[in-house]
Amino acid sequence: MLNKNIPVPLYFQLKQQLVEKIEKKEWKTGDPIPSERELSEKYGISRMTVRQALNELVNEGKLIREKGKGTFVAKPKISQGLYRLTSFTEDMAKRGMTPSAYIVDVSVKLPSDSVAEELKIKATSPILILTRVRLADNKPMALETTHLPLVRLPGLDKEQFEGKSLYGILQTKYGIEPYAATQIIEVGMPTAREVHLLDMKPNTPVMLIERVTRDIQGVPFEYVKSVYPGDRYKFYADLLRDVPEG
Ligand code: 16G
Repeated sequence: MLNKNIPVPLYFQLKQQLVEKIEKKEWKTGDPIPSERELSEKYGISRMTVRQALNELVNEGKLIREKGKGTFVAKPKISQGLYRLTSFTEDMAKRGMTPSAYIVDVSVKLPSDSVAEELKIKATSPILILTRVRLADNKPMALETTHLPLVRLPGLDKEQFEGKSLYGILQTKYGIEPYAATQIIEVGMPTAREVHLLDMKPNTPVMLIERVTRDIQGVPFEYVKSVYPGDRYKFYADLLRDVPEG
């Protein structure tokens, strides 16, 4: 129940109680939640206050609203650490999910100046550009556009990447061991094509990730641009404070 005698706004108290129901799995993923009217009667508060709590939970991705159907408990976001160099296949397998991929586009081109610079190759050295939708348990999780120097992929067969782990193929077929990477994460809005390919609700922000991956010799072999729907992912990092010198 809510406490009207403490200086914590009622909508916020309601929000905390609803989050607790989700965390304790009293309300499970996909369950419909009670209507605004039912919640306002149960907690003795106005429908406006209920709506404020629900709106925030929708914005935080804990609930989803389906037009004409109601409000449901959302799938928990995938929580991805930012300190290990892993592949999508490894990440999903570790979570007990089935990873897969389908190719949206694959082509051989000359790199733009910025891609040539990232990969430390000449602008006359061709690259393979591979665009894939990555799925976990058949749900699209990311759109990845990978740029790979062609010179590192002798005897390339473009179809070999269909549904497979790129890092797996690079390791077994080409002897390229992913060793280190530099990653930049930004927030953005998806294009109409990304909304479609990722089966997203319009106006949902995305995380745009750029990664340059290097082999053990420190040579870059991959430049990737990825789009991750903001309602499916969150990132975390463990931080250590510098110890003062002296
Ligand atoms: C991850 C990497 C991507 C890499 C892919 C290989 C990020 C942002 N991206 O998704 O750079 O190409 O894994 O995965 O983490 P795969 O071996 O399953 O194809």
